[in-house]
Amino acid sequence: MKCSLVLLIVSVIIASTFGDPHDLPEYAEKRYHLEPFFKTNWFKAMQYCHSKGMRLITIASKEEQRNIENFARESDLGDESFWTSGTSLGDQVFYWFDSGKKITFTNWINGEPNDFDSDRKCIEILNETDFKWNDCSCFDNNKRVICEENV
Ligand SMILES: [Ca+2]
Repeated sequence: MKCSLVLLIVSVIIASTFGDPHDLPEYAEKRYHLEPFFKTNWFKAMQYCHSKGMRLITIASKEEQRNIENFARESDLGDESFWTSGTSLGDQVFYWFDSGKKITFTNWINGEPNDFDSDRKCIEILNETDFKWNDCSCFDNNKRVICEENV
C-alpha cells in the first residue's frame, strides 16, 4: 500500500514536470525532408513528396513558418527557393493543395502576390527574402523540394 502511494506521488510529479507528451505545439508534430539532389517544378515536387508517402509543405501558422525556416537554414544550401503546396490552380484564391484549406496565415514579400498575368499560381519561399512568400509560375524548374509528414 505504501509502495503504491509512493509510486502514485512519483507519477504525478513526473507528469507535472514533463507534461503530456501529446500536448506539443502544432509545428512540433511534423517531420520535414529536404530533397538535396534536384530542383524541379511544382508538379514534380508534389509527385515526389507523394511518392515518399509525404506531402509538399504547408505553412498554416507563424510557428510552422519558423520551423521550416530553421529546417531550411540547417540544410545550409545558401540562397535557394523552395516549393510550398500553396497554389491558386483552378481557383481565384490561394489554398493549400494537400489540405484543401484556404490560406489564412500569410508571409508574403511586400508587393506579392502579383499575379497580374495570371501565370503565377504556385507559392515559393525564398532564403534570400528571409523565407517570405512569392507567387510564381508552377512550371519554374529551379526550386527545391521540402516534404512533410505528421509524426
Ligand atoms: Ca510574384
